[in-house]
Amino acid sequence: GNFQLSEGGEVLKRFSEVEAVCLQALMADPLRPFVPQYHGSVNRGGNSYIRLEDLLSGLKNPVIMDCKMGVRTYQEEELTKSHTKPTLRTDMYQKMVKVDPTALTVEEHEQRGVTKWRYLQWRDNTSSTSTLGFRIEGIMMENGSVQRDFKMLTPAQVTEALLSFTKSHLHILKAYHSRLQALDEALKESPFFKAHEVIGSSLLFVHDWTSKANIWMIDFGKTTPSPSTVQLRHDVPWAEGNREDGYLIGLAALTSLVGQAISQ
Ligand code: 4IP
Ligand code: MN
Repeated sequence: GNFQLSEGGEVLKRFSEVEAVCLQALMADPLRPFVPQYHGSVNRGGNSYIRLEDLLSGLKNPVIMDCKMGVRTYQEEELTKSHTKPTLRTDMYQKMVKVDPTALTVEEHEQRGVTKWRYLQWRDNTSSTSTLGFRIEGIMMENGSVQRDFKMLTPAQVTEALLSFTKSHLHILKAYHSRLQALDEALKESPFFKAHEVIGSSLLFVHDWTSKANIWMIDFGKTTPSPSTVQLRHDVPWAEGNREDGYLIGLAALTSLVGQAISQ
């Protein structure tokens, strides 16, 4: 869920200890230029918030795209929990029913509930997450119109979305392409990336029709230190227990599709 406020040129986001610890570490990492500036936490009306640089400040009628990275968007613990102490979520069952009632088993219909893992895995498998290593979660155009819940499975569908999101402006697509390449370089140098399993994190694409396009890494609420015994590669498929996130699989696919949009 998104609990965000705006205050004094900053964005206040509902506090998460996991995310705060990540942001703190990222401020001293080669990835810092790709992450919103983190200004610690603050209390407002009895709730704690993380203070972040407003990535939209200075942009006129910004156009925004959120790409959720990685080949899975749930933590391995979620899978374990679904076996050991399954909690049934009616809200998630209802979201599935709305999109595709046939995706649910007879038992799930009877229970009117599914585990969080079941829902998140269904989302991964019915989007490009499991195949391409990323999915477009949402696009907001300059008039404020928002498009979510894409049924986007193929590379061609993603390219089409990239072209409409940028209105095929070459300079914007090229700026995004270089930024993705620079991110790839920074990830290779990053001690943070080496030591973390990055789950459910997004790349936020932002541009307006006057200034340069930019891409930021956001949302670290499910990004956790990998066990000291595991050296993550980030570029191999996930198998239960290997903890791989497939972040670099997604980044390579996204970079290549932006490249293809440029040459269309
Ligand atoms: C949401 O499903 C997203 O997967 C959220 O992840 C997730 O939050 C929600 O779980 C889940 O309901 P939809 O986007 O399909 O609505 P994100 O915040 O990365 O978008 P978590 O807690 O996993 O980060 P709940 O348990 O918060 O409802
Ligand atoms: Mn979401």
